[in-house]
Amino acid sequence: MDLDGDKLLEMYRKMVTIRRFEEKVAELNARGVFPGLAHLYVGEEAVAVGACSALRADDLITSTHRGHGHCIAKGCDLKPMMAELLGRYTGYCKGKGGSMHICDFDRGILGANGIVGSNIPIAAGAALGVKMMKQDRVVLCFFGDGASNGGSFHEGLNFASIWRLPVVFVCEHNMYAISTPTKKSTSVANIADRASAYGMPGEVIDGQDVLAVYEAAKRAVARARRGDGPSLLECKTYRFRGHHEGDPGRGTTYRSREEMELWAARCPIENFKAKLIHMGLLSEDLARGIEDEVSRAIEEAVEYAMESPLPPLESALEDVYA
Ligand SMILES: Cc1ncc(C[n+]2csc(CCOP(=O)(O)OP(=O)(O)O)c2C)c(N)n1
Ligand SMILES: [Mg+2]
Repeated sequence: MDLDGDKLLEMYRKMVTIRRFEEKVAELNARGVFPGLAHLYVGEEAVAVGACSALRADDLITSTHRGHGHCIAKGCDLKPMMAELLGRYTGYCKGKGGSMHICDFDRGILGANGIVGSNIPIAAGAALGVKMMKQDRVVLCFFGDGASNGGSFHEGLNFASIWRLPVVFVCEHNMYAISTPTKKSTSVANIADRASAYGMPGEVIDGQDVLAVYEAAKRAVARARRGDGPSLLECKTYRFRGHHEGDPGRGTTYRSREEMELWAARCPIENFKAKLIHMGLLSEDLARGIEDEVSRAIEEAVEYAMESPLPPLESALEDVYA
């Protein structure tokens, strides 16, 4: 493994940040402070952090409706992020995008996206741009199991393959698209099997293991950067909360309690924490210190957002292209 202690602890800190950020969003949503739907990433933190840790700062990502984790993993600043979630003028999109449209071009975040699957051809297009400009950047594209049944998935993978584009497609297979189980909607047991239809390597990965995701992403990123084309990584994971915060009983109307408990026991953060303690890199004291720092940063982001103004009326037609 090429990760030193500092990098491993940084990955842990990012996973904790995502978890606590999402829990804060859930609280703000329950209090009616957060407008719109909150699709939280709790339970899937190892995928975003493992994958983004294999990227360079100038590499690019495209994200989804469940995108907070991707943005934090790629380095988003929590203050404009929270401000955007609360519809404030100081937010990443001046309060017009909200939770599902965070973007930060300076950090290579080309955008979360509320239209399921639409970020897949966007990733292929961005990678075509990278190739045409003769750069060696890589585009990493996150999407769900549900998205892999849409036309844009097939179009995007085929396009990336024929042009040997530098893309890493990362499917977050959390077993459901809203309430529809993948088993009922998907023609293959493993979504990674679809890679062969597009002439690219496909790999199934334990999405609860941040180091396994990192290692697989590193291989795929190296392949893309060498000019050998795209890969498809399927990370088996689980969302611990509902499809969105309004999902009754966090999805108990369509998921069994046994299944939810089984996956809760496979918490990616607890797994990684145990590993780091075993490696002598983390102690309970240090973990508490990280928790405190993360909580403080999130509280500061909430304060910043709450004190920020809503967009002024005059800005309604700014940055509007259609
Ligand atoms: C094109 C399109 N169709 C339908 C929807 C409604 N919708 C929002 S999320 C979602 C399910 C997506 O499932 P998946 O891709 O597995 O992602 P997950 O929510 O599990 O992370 C759907 C159908 C949408 N936003 N866009
Ligand atoms: Mg899903």
